[in-house]
Amino acid sequence: MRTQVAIVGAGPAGLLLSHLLHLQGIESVVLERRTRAYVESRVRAGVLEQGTVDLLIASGVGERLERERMVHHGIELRFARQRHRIPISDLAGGRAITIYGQQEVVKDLIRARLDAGGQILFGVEDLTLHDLTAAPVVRFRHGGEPHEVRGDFVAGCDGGQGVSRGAIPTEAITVYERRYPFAWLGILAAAPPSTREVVYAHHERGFALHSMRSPQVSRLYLQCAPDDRIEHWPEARIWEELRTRLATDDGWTLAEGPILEKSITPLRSLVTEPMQYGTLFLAGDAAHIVPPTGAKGLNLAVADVRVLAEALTAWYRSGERRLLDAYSTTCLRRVWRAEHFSWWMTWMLHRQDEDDRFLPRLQLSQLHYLCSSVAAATTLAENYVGLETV
Ligand code: RFL
Ligand code: PHB
Repeated sequence: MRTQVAIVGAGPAGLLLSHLLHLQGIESVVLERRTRAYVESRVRAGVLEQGTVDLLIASGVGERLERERMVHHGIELRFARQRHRIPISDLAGGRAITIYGQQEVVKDLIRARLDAGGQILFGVEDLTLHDLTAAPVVRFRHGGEPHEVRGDFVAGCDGGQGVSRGAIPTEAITVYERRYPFAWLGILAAAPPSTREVVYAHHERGFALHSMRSPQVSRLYLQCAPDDRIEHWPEARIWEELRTRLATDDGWTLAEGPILEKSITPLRSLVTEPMQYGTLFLAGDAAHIVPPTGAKGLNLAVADVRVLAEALTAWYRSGERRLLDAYSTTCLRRVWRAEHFSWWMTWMLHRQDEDDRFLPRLQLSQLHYLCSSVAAATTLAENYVGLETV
């Protein structure tokens, strides 16, 4: 098979890149390890920045998003049993955040690609990349048979566990990484959200987060140990822990309901520099990972492929390499800002060493400062809603 851009991975990065290239008349093939049903039901992110929403709408895939989304103008910080609202939109030039599940974005993009005759191969196995500094070839198995795709470029959009990053010789890249001594247990519950806006809670037993997907479905998270197992968390224990960590002095109560999905995710920070090698361009989680505390991962993936689509368009239009050569440098400024913000939110809200009595005092001081200083709250707000000028 021959195409212009071979895209590895049908997550938000790969699918949106394929869609944006199609709008510019550039052909691509998307190669995905999982089934369509699997990628459409994988529960992940929920917070979209204004810039992400604007791009989805402008590129013609925002119709259901505009109908079903929930627009939020603030977030809540909860600590020492008190609630504090940060008015994000007031502090960040009127821009807002949108709640719309990542798998809904994925469904909308898959539909748009297939309706336009786009090629997505689901269920590919044993994918490998070759000849990346010349004419790249992607080899894989599909339906038990060996196949190959030849293209001008390869976009590595295969997430944190993909093969693209590893296809770059180790001497050609530097990987910056940080692991955290905790993980998140996430649940989706058939319960109306008990809050109008997303709640980030600091508690002596550990972090908790209350988010939502719709007026009937809540999304909640608990900090847990990185080696914790989901079998150790029966429903009753999850609700008990959420009630404890989210409790306030003003009589707030948590609505409960059947748990539809639960899983544990370790927290990690990682950046690959540069994000390109020869004809291979990494985008999204394949290039960088942030802990979910800042709600940045999906938004970074979207920002990367916007830059990559523009650079590839310039190359196909006029043979101009400047934007392609600058791809990594352009993306990394935003990436490191998001890395810092996500690390900082994580540091401020999670319990670390049980014996460390100093850190919780620093965290509470930082939280009080955010809730009493417009300058401090503005820093949080503009990072949370997404910086346009990094
Ligand atoms: P994805 O979504 O992981 O997609 C990669 C795709 O590549 C496929 N793949 C392969 N295909 C072929 N061959 C191989 N060898 C392959 N290896 C992998 C995979 O099956 C998959 O379909 O990466 P992408 O597109 O870069 O998108 C990144 C986002 O998924 C991720 O950053 C976010 O989910 C992170 N994140 C959040 N981001 C936000 O912006 N806002 C949030 O509120 C938010 N909350 C979260 C999150 C991530 C979480 N978890 C589970 C890590 C909450 C959680 C709990
Ligand atoms: C979510 O709704 O899944 C969510 C919200 C905020 C975060 C992370 C995840 O920081």
